Amino acid sequence: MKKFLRWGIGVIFCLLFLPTAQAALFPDVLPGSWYEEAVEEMTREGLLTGCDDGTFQPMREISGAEFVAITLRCTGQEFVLGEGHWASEALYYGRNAGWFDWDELPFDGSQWEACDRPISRQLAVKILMKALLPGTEYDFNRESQKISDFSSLSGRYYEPVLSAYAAGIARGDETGAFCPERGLTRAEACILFQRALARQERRPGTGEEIPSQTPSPEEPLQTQQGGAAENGWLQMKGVQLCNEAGDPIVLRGMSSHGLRWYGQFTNRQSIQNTAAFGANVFRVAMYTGEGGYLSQQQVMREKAYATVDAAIQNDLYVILDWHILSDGNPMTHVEEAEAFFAEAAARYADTPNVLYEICNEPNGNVSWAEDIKPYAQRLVSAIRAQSPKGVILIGSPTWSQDIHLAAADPVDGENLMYTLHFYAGTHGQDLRNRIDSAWAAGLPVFVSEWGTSRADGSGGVFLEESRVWLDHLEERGISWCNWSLCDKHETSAALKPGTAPDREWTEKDLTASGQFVFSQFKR
Ligand code: IDC
Repeated sequence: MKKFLRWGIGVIFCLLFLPTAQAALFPDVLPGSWYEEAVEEMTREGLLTGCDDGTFQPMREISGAEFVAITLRCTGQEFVLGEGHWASEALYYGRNAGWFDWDELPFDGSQWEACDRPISRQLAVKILMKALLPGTEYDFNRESQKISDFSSLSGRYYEPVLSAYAAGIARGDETGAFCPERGLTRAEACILFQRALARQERRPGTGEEIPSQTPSPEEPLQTQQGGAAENGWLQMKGVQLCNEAGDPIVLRGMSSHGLRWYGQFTNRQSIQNTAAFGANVFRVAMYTGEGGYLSQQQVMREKAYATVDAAIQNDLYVILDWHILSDGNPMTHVEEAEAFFAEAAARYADTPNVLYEICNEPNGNVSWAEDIKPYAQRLVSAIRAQSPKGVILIGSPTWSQDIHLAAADPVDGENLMYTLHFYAGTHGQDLRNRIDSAWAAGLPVFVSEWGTSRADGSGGVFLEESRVWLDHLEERGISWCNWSLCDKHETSAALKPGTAPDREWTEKDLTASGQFVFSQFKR
């Protein structure tokens, strides 16, 4: 009885669907307000009415039941007052039609509370798009970039929300935020409905045609493969790495292990073997600490150049990686880094193959604003003085995972990309979401190191997780290098222990990780 009373009050309080006699208007709809016209028009069309007391309550958050009931009306169907709950018929209809899932707006025939609570923006947009504009196409990269808080959007709402942005229906607030979990007022809801209805009228076959959108993400991004002879200098177009002609390109290949330990697999034959499986990039991991460059500069410099030259001879793009690891703050050796990269950039100034990775993985007590960004700014100047065009890859705190810090405060310059490193046995969706929000903020991402193992280089192999990761990168046209081309007894190693570096390799020489990774070079 109590429940019935509550529903009864709900019905009386807000009879949205019995058109009022006069179209105009409500005492609480401010003349000249941003929503006045929308409310007036929808009222005139009988899609909504005011509340029983003659008000409209524009600033009250709209409930799930109200939203679904209006949606039903907008599809041209008759609204029938339900039993049990005033909107029960509409809710049953909406769920059967797949506008929302069971868990999103739960009711089991007696519990209606959830439907009377304010609906979230993401769910409202989903219902709207499913009911009124199904199949609206969108371009993932372009639309997600419009949403500054894209990382807080749950994956199940990507499609409806991005297609709503593509159709100009959802637009976000003045800061570019969508606020997916927040409610929306009845006035805001009216605007959404109105935009959707207007858009519906302009669909092909219904008069004014809308030019077709860019391809939907189901259509794979067309990207170039191949090496430097074919593709020339690399350049950025927005967040996408492109070749000299301006076509999107994806680089996929291997990272060496530390030159000092496994340098034998950076000879010409090993790189040729890797290229033969389809790789078009090779990363030269020159550790700086751990007995690397800082302890033996001349030896390591020559080894690094020899490896870069071997990659160029094989027509690969090649990343010269200042592999900081135990030396977690790149500022500590900024002068050595400047001198090294100034010389290297002069040496390869006319060679389109070479990319410069200036700090592998900053870690420990290191700050983006105080250490890495100023370091990167200095290195960018040093490299640009010699090489005006070579792509420069920049790391971030927490072993190159904090790209959100870079996205909020990027380095000045052209042809700069930011590295994100992951290990499939350790890192998952949270880090993938970071890629998407960094992209949304316009930050170009390059996965210059990833492994099929845990972050310590062992454990697994985590091939299923790796597949999910690579699909994510592929859909976004993101380039990658896998750790690592060596025969060390650790699962991230691509070669079986004892593999000879100076002969051709077959699949039998590859570990489980190597077989998987080498099969992914050409996708
Ligand atoms: C690991 C090597 C391992 C070596 C260790 C320390 O796989 O054989 O003993 O470094 O030098 C990174 C680093 C990379 C790590 C790798 C795996 O860039 O140098 O290599 N990893 O732990 N970041 C995350 C993981």
